[in-house]
Amino acid sequence: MSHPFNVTAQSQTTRARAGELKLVHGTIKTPVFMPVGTLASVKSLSPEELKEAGAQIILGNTYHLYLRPGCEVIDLFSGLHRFMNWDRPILTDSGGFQVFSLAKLTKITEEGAAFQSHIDGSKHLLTPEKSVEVQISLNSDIMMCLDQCIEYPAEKEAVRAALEITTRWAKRCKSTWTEKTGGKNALFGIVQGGMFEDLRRQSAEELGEMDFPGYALGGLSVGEPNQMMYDVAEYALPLLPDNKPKYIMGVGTPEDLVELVARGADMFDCVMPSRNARNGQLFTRNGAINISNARFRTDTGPADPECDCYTCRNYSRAYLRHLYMNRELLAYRLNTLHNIHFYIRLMERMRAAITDGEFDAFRRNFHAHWQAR
Ligand code: PRF
Ligand code: ZN
Repeated sequence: MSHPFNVTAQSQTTRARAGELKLVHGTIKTPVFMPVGTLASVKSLSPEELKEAGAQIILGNTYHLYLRPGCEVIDLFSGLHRFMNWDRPILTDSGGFQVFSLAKLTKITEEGAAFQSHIDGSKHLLTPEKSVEVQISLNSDIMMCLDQCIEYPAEKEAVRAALEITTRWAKRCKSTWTEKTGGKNALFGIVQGGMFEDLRRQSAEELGEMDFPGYALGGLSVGEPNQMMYDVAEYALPLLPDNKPKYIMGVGTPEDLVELVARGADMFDCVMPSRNARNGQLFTRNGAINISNARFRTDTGPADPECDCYTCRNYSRAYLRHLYMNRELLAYRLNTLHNIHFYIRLMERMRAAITDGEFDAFRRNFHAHWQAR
């Protein structure tokens, strides 16, 4: 196995840490934010633009790519990298979560998740073996186990059943991964267990015994209050081995990233910077602004005066508002570029602060400015 994780700095006053994770397509520095490229594209951006923004790794979705264009197309390119012209690492989600949120008539059995495509209604069975096989076709650097994510609130027995099937599926994922790749690309286990401390502990222990190259906390940001998510991360992250990367799936706001890094998280993905950009929301050091607001009509300053992205170096809020109000395609690109850049810079600042032994001060300073408009 060729994916060692090294912790290079540890904050003395919080659980924040900086590290390096060696993957097939390169080494990534953590804490890291992974822009979401569901359909082999981070919506509206080219790989060159992503690199210029500092993206080290992006996320793709097994569910979507399996349905369209399908493995037979991606196999022509020996995986996602050459298909989409991205030569840095890629993480792929297993499809379980997307089946529940997008597909119709989903039915979970021991065998896997049966579902009907949201595109054409065709019927499929996503088994743990199938999920890993598709991810092998995609040749992702980090594959994720098929899991069952439960919404909040949920009955404890339903949460327990979901975490237990997640453990059994994880074993099958690991067997397929070992047999078919020899462990070349990484496979991460996903801890479930909802908002129950004993169930998170059970899940972490069961998966911990399987010795995955990395671990994720799934089942967060599914409707629970923010503080509850922080509390779960606070007790669940230390249950995972400290010599492995710890990834929180589908999270979050800039504030969430700071608070979860403080609790020991290393990796994140979220549609928020890209999706919200397309809805006119731009992130700044002082919180989010909506560019459609009339007060920006005559604002000649950049979206974020402290940002050095292409958008902020070249365009005013007045112009961005004009583009957005007219639904000009350039609005989506410029807004997305800025937000992705903002998220990546935020992670870079946290990494530097941890390395310099100043994460506490960074965190206080971040909160002092955020929403201080
Ligand atoms: N499982 C998987 N992907 C996910 C989640 C999960 O629980 C979440 C929950 N926030 C986002 N993406 N496989
Ligand atoms: Zn900017």
